[in-house]
Amino acid sequence: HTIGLATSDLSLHAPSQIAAAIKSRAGEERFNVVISMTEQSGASAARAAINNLLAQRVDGLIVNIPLQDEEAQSLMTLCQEVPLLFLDVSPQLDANSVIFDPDEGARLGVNHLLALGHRAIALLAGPQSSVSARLRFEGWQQALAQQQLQPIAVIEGDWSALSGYQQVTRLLNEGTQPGALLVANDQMALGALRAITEAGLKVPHDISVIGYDDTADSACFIPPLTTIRQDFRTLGKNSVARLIEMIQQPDVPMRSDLLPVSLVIRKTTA
Ligand code: IPT
Repeated sequence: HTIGLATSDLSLHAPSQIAAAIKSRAGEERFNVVISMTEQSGASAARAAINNLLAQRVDGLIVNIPLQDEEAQSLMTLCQEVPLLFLDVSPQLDANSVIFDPDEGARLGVNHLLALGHRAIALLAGPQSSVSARLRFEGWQQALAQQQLQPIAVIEGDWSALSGYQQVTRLLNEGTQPGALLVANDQMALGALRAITEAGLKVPHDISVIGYDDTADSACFIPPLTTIRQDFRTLGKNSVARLIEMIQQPDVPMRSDLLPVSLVIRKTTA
């Protein structure tokens, strides 16, 4: 039996760790995994990746590519014979999915900073073409609005460390110095740490930084990164179990599973 994994860019840490978790879990269940990767987001890139996997006669598909509701729906129509499980769509979408709770992640980050007394908070969002980047961004704004707060600045990167470095360098050069920075993933937080240090400022003394993902390297950043943990091994385990269930019992009802996330406090927030 073979599982197809259509994935976004594996040079990014989160998708590569998710792919590794799926691969090792599927192996334990004696399922083979074939991978098709796309460097673009959106339905047409996803459709090409999926067609490539269908041509290899996979028994089911896990799709870890950010998709809007209509895009995911059109793929579901395309692939009626083979079960399809999404990992990067809105939890509201009526589809088979396993998704980390974006609202909980956003709320945990904001509340941690508020509890430390921060009020001057800036946001470094992920690319707004990505559903999960948008949901995290909206979640932050909602959690801040509940305390009658607004971010003092909003900047956007493309998930890479370099984009975090460039955006935060620009922000500091323009003279905006937040007390704390919420970052939509750990790679951009890594770049943010470099930018803050190069500006002669100290983390967390001058600026607190909180990441998102808890990828394997984040505990080794300087300083070790406070972040929102998405447990990729659990995602691998649950998504493989779900897909096998969908393959073996074709009439199992459609459902969206929400996985919890957690706050990991290390040394970048004070
Ligand atoms: C999401 C990561 O949190 C982010 O860092 C980035 O790597 C992105 O994937 C790439 O698409 S995790 C995803 C399952 C929402």
